[in-house]
Amino acid sequence: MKKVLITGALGQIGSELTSKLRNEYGINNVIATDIRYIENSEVAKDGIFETLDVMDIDSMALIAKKYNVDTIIHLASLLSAVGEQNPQFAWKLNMGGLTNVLEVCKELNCKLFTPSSIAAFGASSPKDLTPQDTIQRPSTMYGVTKVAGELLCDYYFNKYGVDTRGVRFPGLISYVTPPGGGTTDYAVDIYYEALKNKKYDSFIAKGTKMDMMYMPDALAAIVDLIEADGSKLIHRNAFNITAMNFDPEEISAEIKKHIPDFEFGYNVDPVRQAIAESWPNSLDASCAVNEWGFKFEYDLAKMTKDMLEKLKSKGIGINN
Ligand code: VAH
Repeated sequence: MKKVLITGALGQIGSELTSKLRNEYGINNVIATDIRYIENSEVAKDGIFETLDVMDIDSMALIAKKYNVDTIIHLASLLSAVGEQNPQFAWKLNMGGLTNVLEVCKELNCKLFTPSSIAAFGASSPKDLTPQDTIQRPSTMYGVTKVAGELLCDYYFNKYGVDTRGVRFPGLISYVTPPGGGTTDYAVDIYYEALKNKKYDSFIAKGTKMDMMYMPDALAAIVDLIEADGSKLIHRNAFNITAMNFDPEEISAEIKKHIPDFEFGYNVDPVRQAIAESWPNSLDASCAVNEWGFKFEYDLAKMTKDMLEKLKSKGIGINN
């Protein structure tokens, strides 16, 4: 990867990935794009930024040609819970955007990374150590677009030779940009609320285990897979990856080690609880380890320590 275009660069993954890639590949080799323009954001002001609606293939092709990119990282997408509020738009954006990106990559001979998710599995998938290759019948529109996206990316690789690669992300936890509209977001909200109010009521129920990953490990996985030797990849779209899995009780207990008077309770959201229950309890990530050396650094204890430290350094919890 020498010159990369990122879609959805102002999102939870994109905002941190953009600064990481600018540091590692050079400011002039990263073209951050998003449908929004947030003037004072690091993404918009610390390097090349273009507004781009991924539904507009002509503009996408124009920007990709203008900067002569060789790789596209396509992140623009609606997540699970928000997708259930407007499933028709979720399909239109998630699939329309991906189809446009695939066509541009085919025309310009670009490599493509786009993430799938544990949401690509459903209630009939094996729940524990969910295999790389198994039944995938998700019950959310987000999940349907992730399975369809995996198949479409494999199709473009097999039919047209487009170098497509992806991972099935677990819930991602970060301190930079709050996530928007996900089911796993309780595991982000809890850190903010523990610092601000020393109290949090989880919208996910006791005992609901989900796979999770700290953002630094997610960003490293994106770069490692993009840079991996394609001839060694048996799978491509998309690899199971995970770093930890826990339920609300476990993450709240870890936070209490740092904030002993933290009060934890439940206010379960039936919509997001039903989504969470349809997803795996844990993933088998052995194919990612064997085919491109996937590894992670943060477990729940190490992530919790870092999240609380970083949020405090952002001023979270001091009377706000
Ligand atoms: C969501 N955070 O909750 C996303 C993710 C595995 C979940 O895809 O929708």
